[in-house]
Amino acid sequence: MSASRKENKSGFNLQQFLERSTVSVNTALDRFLPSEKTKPVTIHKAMRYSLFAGGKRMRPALVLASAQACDGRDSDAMPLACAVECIHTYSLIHDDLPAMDNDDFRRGKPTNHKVFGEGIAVLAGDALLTQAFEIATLSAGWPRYSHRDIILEIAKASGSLQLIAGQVADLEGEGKKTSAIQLKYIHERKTSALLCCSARLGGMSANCSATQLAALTSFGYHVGLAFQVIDDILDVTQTSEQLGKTAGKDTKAQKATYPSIVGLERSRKIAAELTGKAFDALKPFKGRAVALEALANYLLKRDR
Ligand code: GRG
Repeated sequence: MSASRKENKSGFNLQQFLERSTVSVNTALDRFLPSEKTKPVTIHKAMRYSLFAGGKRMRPALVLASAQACDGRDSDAMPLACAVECIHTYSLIHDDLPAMDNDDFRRGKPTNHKVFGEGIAVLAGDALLTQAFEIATLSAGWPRYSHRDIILEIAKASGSLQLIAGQVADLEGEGKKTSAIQLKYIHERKTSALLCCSARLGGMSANCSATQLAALTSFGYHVGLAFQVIDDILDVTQTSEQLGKTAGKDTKAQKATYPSIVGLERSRKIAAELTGKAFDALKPFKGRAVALEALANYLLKRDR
């Protein structure tokens, strides 16, 4: 679904917001990353190849929209928006490796290891993960949130208790019977953790109050879970061309997904319920979180 039909009651234009945030995030990423000509050139080419391959930039948009909800400035949130996109891109490069999901196609292009080889793809992922922390140190630091808080936030979301834990459970669950509880455990960690971290970082970059941070945490958690339920649905309803990545992979790999456990209709209902809970979490913002509302609505109805 195009974001153009998402102009909501408040007159907020989501398409314009997403276009502008994508341009400013891409410009900032270009500035933060070593150029393609920096030695060793192969690694910087590989890092930039996946980073600028055309991702939807939803996590940076969530950082910027969360900052806006707390009256923050884009310039303060930008290093954190770029840091989460670097973490996300690293996770996709590694996820696509033959040792993991073994995928040839991502963001509408051949995967990193297909172009640069497995060794460089592993290193490009490692380098983007490290780069994220370097970029995060460029953030200002705020009265309520120090650099330590910011680094801890990113490290926890991407570490062995969250993002990596989700991936481990996902790998170990392949071909096995998975319960709905176990599937939720995977989705919370593999997907929701980084989306929740994005919302929280946006708030922190605006020196948000404890109440606002709690609201953003609940919003990010529920939107993150809904995001993965929709991702599972799209895997069975869309084509590879529409998704820019291989469709039908979950079924082929005998991976547990919401549609495989509860069916398509129930999955759609669950995604809508989760989005409803995300909306509820925004109540403390008293109608000022228009970008977040529009984003949650868009993510529920997305088709890629
Ligand atoms: C450390 C070896 C090693 C691997 C880590 C953590 C990890 C690998 C992989 C998990 C990453 C993963 C595939 C999570 C699923 C989240 C998800 C739905 C990703 C797709 O996000 P989109 O749709 O992608 O936002 P674009 O390309 O638009 O940014």
